[in-house]
Amino acid sequence: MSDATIGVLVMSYGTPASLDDIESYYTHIRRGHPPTPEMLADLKGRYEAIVGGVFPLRENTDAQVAGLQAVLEHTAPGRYRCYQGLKHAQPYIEDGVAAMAADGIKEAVGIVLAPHYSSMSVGSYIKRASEAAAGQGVKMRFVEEYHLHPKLIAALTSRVEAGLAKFAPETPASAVKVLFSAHSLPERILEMKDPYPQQLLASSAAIAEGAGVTNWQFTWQSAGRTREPWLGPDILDTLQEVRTQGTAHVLIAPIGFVSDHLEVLYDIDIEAKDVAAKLDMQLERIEMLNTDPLYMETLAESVLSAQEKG
Ligand code: FEC
Repeated sequence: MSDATIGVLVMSYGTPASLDDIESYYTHIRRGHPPTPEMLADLKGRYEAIVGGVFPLRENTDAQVAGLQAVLEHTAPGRYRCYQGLKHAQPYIEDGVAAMAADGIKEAVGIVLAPHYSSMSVGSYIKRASEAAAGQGVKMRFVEEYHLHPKLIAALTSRVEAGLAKFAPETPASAVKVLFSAHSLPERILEMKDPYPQQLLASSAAIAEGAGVTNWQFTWQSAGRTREPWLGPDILDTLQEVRTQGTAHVLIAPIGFVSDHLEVLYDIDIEAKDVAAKLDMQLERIEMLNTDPLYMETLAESVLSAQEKG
């Protein structure tokens, strides 16, 4: 590795390493407050329900980091080296920064595996990475968002088109309601003029336009189990509402997420599907991006442009 090697800190949410690790993971998410036994049992149950208790997010994040490294290597051989930094599991964001510093990296770009900016999501990853980088003497720049990157929109548009093709030929595409969704956040982000809701609407509109979809709406999912109000409507209520309005076919596009993990494999594929079945609706979901080449190129181009901006 040369002195000119630029580090790329690829940040993602993180997932437990094993079923035994769920408690400490959940405690970390709750900023050091251990969950009650009921909350813990509930979360364990959700992990157990997704393909027998495996943690797909770990594998998917590993594959995305490797995919990004491959595109960067192809574009600028030997210039970039990717490191992983997770929000709630090892290697933590601080571990990733320390690994870069230990390898002699002096300059780095940080990017989060989440396309939309909120001070409570991407902003909090960046804050932790910046603080760690300052402590380690690494100069860092960040990609704050890439929610309208043309390649990201193209990848999601083709997934919506493929999703619509899952409905029987006698169901016209116009009869399928496309529900774009993302992780809810506490309502107080609205007072902070957080760009998250607008960015999600902008991505949804761009994808809908690309796929020629006019029958769509945006809805929130996976709200936290805390007392304060979270952004709504929640997807489970939206399903009820659209059913009342006469919709019997929905395609869910969880565009706030980029890989298969608990919030998709449980919250949509089990919980929302169960509600849809009770309402006698057909619910389909778009494929997640995982290592889609267009997504890998979106990440690489965003890293390169952050680095070029200097
Ligand atoms: O597959 C996995 O193991 C992890 C899936 C997972 C992803 C994810 C993404 C986001 N979250 C965001 C915000 C919050 C806020 C709280 C919160 C809580 C949880 C809990 C689990 C969990 N989140 Fe998560 N999130 C994932 C998993 N998340 C498990 C705890 C139990 C529960 O509420 O279900 C509330 C924290 C608190 O209690 O104070 C806020 C946001 C994203 C999307 C952006 C990103 O990936 O960073 C925003 C994946």
